[in-house]
Amino acid sequence: MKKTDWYKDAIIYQIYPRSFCDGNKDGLGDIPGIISKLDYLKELGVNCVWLSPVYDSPQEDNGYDISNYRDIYKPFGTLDDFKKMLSEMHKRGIRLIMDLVVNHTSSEHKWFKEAIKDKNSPYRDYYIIKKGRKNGAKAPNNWSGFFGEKAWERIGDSEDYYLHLFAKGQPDLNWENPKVREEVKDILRYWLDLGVDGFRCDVITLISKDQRFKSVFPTIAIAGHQYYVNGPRLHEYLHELYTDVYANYDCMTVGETVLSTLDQAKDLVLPERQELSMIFNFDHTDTDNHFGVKYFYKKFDVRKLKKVVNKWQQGLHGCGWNSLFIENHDQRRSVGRFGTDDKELREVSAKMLGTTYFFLQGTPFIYQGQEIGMTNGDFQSINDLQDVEAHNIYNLSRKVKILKPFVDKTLFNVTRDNARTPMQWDNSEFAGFSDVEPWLKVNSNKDAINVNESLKNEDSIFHYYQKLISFRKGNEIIKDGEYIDLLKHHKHIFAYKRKLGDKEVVVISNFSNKPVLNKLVNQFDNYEIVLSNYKTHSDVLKPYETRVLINY
Ligand code: TEU
Repeated sequence: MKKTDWYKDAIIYQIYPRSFCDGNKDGLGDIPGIISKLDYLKELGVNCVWLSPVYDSPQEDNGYDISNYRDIYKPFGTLDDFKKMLSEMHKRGIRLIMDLVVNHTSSEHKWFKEAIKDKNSPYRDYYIIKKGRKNGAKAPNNWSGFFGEKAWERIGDSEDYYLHLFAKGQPDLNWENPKVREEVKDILRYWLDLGVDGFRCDVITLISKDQRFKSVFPTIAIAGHQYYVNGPRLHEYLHELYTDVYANYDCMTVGETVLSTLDQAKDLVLPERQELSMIFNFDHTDTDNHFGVKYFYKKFDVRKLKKVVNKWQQGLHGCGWNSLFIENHDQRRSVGRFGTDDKELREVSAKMLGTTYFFLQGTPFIYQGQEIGMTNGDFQSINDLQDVEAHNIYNLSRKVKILKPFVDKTLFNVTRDNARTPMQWDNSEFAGFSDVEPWLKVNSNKDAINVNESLKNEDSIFHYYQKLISFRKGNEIIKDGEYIDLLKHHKHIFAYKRKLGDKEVVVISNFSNKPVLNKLVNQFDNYEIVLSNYKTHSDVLKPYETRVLINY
């Protein structure tokens, strides 16, 4: 087996299975539904899929709480359906990467059930279980988790607590225990032997916890993270997975590196360290909030975005591989975000955003629906929301009054359910996603925004994405060229150059809804415009105009 860098040429499409396509018409997306849409993905031009979790799960966090790593959640289909999907993907030249959720399991996993039932069970040490302070009256420390809750849950009326950095139904695994690491390796081999091509590693930077389990002062959002983000043994664990498993397969891994700095990320992707193939960093999705907390909304400023992009593009160039994304199942929709418009100027906005991120260095990811410019959900009440995070934060804000104004103002705009509304295939009652009422409300704009319309209209966002993909595929300048920010301080224009030898690709994007004049535009008069979201061009950049120019 020869290990290759195929992932550097991948264009990856993320599928969130419950919201993609409902094959058996029960209101929930499923694997047969995915199979029925593979020709659509082929037509778009992507060559890899990242599938959010399809494993057996009680679905407290929509599958990010796994109760059996070797089987499929029944409403999504069977293992045979999975095998068929994989082979149909491979037939079409589409690889598949699975979501690997091994920071935690579900509390319904048999390991956890054994662990809490019996203090002497060998599974007790699979989890992080500690004696509470004051004979169990207080949690072992004051850490809080990511979903607005305390990070410890008491086990019955015993003195012991288990750690859960996410929902209560997501107990953290104890990676200090070598048996846990062997279990993870077995799971990896199981799926790789079935033929999958790699893994998107959920919150992988949280797996190693500082064993002192110290409290922190003062407590701010996500208290304690300094003791478990990029913890002391993280690199050792990842290298162990690499040498014992990944080294034997031509597979790739992309790590979700929540809260990692550039220097920390470099150590994860430096090829000679043999840890991960690439990482997702979130600095750019934090450009419109304070302290990395999405509820503390901040007005977007493209200068901040340029600074962050410049830092990561230059920082990783020649060191390790990056990933590129503007949406995923945890983020609100990109159109209408990053200073753009999701109403009258939706189409030009979506094309401009797509262009701006697509030609950076790294592997581009497209989240389902992004390619047709799907917008945030039209939620009116907390009852319209399904996400455990949204409900937890909402409940917390009813108890901690200081949070109420922030949550009331931002919840519908930032909730993860915005990205999870059913995929809009056509203008039928449930948008062609299903024939029955889906698990989450269909966006009422499905008559105007849907795949059918996009396929018919040659100027659609979908057809524009096809062009982005085909221009990028095989383009060595975009793959390997250096990144040069051309207008660091301009408050509306994001312009950069990718350069390899004397060949250049230049991207100029106007992040404003107004025309903008700048002399930079004339500097490239002798370059050829190969892609743009407008048909005519002048010295003035039109609202949200983008241009891609080449000199070769
Ligand atoms: O997300 C990790 C993560 O940090 C997010 O919870 C993020 O903080 C939040 O979505 C911001 O609103 C991963 C998965 O992508 C997410 O869907 C899971 O809920 C989470 O891990 C737990 O597995």
